[in-house]
Amino acid sequence: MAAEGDLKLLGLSVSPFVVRVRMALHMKGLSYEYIEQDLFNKSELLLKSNPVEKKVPVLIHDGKTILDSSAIVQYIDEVWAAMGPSILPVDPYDRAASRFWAAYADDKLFSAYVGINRATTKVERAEKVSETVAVLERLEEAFAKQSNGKAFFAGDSVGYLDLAVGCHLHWLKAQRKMFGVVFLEAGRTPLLAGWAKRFAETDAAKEVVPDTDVVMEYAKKRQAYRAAVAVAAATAK
Ligand SMILES: N[C@@H](CCC(=O)N[C@@H](CS)C(=O)NCC(=O)O)C(=O)O
Repeated sequence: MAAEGDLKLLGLSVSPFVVRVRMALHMKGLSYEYIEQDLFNKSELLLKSNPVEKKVPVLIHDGKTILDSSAIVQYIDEVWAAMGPSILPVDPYDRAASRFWAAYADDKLFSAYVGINRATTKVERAEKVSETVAVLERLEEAFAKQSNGKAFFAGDSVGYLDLAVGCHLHWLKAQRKMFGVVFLEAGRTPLLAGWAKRFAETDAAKEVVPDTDVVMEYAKKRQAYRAAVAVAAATAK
């Protein structure tokens, strides 16, 4: 059996959380079977593997199910510690700080920018844009502290926090095209703007990050789905 054993990933190519896990797998040089999911029509395998949240990503390692992208990345880093670079920092203080900021990005960044897509009025959209900008400004401060003047959050190469924030960049790029909002501009968040360019040039990002057009297409499909659900709910009243 290969070093990785039997490894399967249930995913959605545009999902930031799936991108995060796929980049980690790539960094470790692991081969795996990737099984794309249709979240509009969830598969038996997904429902059975993640009955609590019914979400992707799901990693299945030798029949064991591992859920939640952060937990999965940490699992990958621990199980295949001897393969590829260490994803989490080795120093306990740096590890704790990376986990803190990654949790912050999960909690605040995703909900802020997804809100831009979900907004039904201009005012609501503008609020979500400001919220996204505020989170990015905080992450700019985090970058200044964590990177110590180096290229990435983790130093000279990509680590846990880079994956945690970098996995969202394709969505910010798509929103620029969809709504004309420019995030990560040199004027406001110069450090993150430079980092985002370097991140996009890494092998892991090039291998895994989907094209902006694919992201936009999915965003439009989601919007149409939400609109149809709203109409159905209103007619049922
Ligand atoms: N905290 C989870 C979040 C995963 C998540 O939100 N996945 C979304 C795709 S981006 C999903 O599967 N949504 C399905 C649904 O909400 O029905 C993680 O980090 O893995």
